[in-house]
Amino acid sequence: MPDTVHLGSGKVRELYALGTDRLLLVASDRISTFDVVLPTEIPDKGRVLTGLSGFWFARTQSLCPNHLLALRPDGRSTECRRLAMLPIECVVRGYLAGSGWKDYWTTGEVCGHRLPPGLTESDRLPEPIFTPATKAQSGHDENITREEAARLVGADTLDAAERLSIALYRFAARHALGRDIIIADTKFEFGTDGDGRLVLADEALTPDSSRFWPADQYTPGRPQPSYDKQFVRDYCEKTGWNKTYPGPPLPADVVAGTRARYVEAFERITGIAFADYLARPEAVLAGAAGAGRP
Ligand code: Q0Z
Repeated sequence: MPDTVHLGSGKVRELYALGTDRLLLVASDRISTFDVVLPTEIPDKGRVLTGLSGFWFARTQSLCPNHLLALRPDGRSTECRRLAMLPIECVVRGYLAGSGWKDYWTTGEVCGHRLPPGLTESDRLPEPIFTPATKAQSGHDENITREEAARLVGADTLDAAERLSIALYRFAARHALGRDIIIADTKFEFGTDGDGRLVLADEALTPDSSRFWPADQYTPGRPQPSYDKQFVRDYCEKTGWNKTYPGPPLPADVVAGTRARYVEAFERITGIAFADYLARPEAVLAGAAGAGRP
């Protein structure tokens, strides 16, 4: 009986079972834009995202338990505890972007949160807000009200997931802003362990699960450039691509520039040279109890 069984594929990740109690999450170098996976990979993108998630898991352990068991030497694979996942996405927004901005513009509210009048696109919110969404099987995640989310997971579990999500976002946004990166919003996934405790799972606080913006270019009143994918978006717009499958292949300079942005985000946030991560992925876990060198 094989011990590593492929369970499924995400757009840019693969999921395997390791025996009965553990999973292996493998982050590929695939990149998606406008919801389409492009035919060209960004070398080391999966390693950057895996390392960032590991860094955040290690540094938020005291705020919230998480699923991380180990990073594999390949730097792109995470061994984790297998949990019973909640059927909601726990989105936290600190700034008005994407569907949050659209909803505010139309209704003055975002997922039941009444916001002050006069806000403009990309403005920072007075306080971060929790805006749960459903995990749509096909297509886009759909914003739901707190009441709908409570019906899906129970009121007490939702309260706990909200508190943890806001605390995690505040911690990470403050850390990143000190390194000139705005985390405008982010999406967490939680599961419950055998004892019914909430555990942070999946990837966390990466540019694929969040909006990262360069703080030095922050200008409210318009959409902000993406820290990681802006070269890709600009190139795709320039080609006249209609944003349906298949996407365009990326030229070498766009690939190199995009890889450099991912590596820059990693190094800014972790304070660790990416070469050191490649040599020893556990470097990002230093500070975690029991991690690092003996
Ligand atoms: C994560 C996903 C991917 C496809 C399930 N610790 C966990 N326990 C139970 N389930 C999950 C986790 Cl992380 C879990 N996904 C998302 C990842 C490919 C889907 F790599 N699905």
